[in-house]
Amino acid sequence: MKVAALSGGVGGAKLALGLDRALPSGGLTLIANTGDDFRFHGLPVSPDIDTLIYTLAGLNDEARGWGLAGETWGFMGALGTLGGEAWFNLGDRDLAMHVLRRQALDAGRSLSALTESIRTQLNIRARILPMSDMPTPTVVDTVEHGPIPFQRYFVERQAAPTVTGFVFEGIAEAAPAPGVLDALAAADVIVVCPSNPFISIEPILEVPGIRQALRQASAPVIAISPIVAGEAIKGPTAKMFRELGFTPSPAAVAERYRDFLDIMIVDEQDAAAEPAVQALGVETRLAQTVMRTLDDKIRLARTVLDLAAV
Ligand code: FO1
Repeated sequence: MKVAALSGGVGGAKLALGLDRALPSGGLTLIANTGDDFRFHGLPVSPDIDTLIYTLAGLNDEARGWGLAGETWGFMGALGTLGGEAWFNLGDRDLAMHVLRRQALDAGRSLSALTESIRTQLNIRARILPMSDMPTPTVVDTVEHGPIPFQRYFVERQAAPTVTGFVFEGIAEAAPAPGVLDALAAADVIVVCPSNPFISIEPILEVPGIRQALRQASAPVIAISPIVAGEAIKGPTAKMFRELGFTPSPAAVAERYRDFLDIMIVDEQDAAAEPAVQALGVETRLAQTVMRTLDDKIRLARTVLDLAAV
């Protein structure tokens, strides 16, 4: 009963929590996007890993979608007062994570080793693996500013610039983190969480060996469409599809995964979108995919697991 799930931050973490609660301990391995990672004031930030950690530990701020609940912002205020760059917000408590990560990397430990010790420390049942221990920063090509680092696009410029493409720097030389390919090979089902295909899932797929592992997997690969009624629940996914010349739809997502995808779960509002997905050779199932409560998350997770007959 092994599940491997590819995930970005907020949307992915919601389903990850449902899967974690629906499965027995030791059943879930999460493979996290690290294309969003960057350094801020010398501190290594891994937003999607941290969103997964905080969510699974029950420490996350649900409304904001990232960071810790009950956070305070004294450090950021002081930084701004001193004239330091304050366009990205590191909360006072969240700083602890970043200081530990700085120390670990300086001591020659890997991102995956540190992530493993933190999830153990926080009693998180699921394994959380970075897609790679090597940095592969996402660069966003934009009409207005040319190529800009991902967090400059996403946070500083609020995802407003018009996107023309993405570059995952260093990806051709990157290797999957220890355990990633084994988890995919051992999985009874592989889940592609409802995360942004362009900036959350495709960076994972581009790490040499990972897309191939999904194509060759004997286990079913099941994706949940992050597009519902033509829009994303949160974030710029639909905007990116439009700017890149596609109409945002479940089929537009399935098209990007069609070389390995077996089943796409489409929101029940989008029954009319099923034939276009099926025309790509991908089976569909309708479900309520909008996850507001913990029950919604567990219910969607159970739908995924039932499909795989796990
Ligand atoms: N997102 C924001 O929109 N503004 C922020 O200031 C911000 C800070 C931040 C700090 C730590 C962290 O783990 C995540 C943070 N995020 C912030 C979220 C993050 O940048 C994005 O949600 C992801 O990279 C996209 O998946």
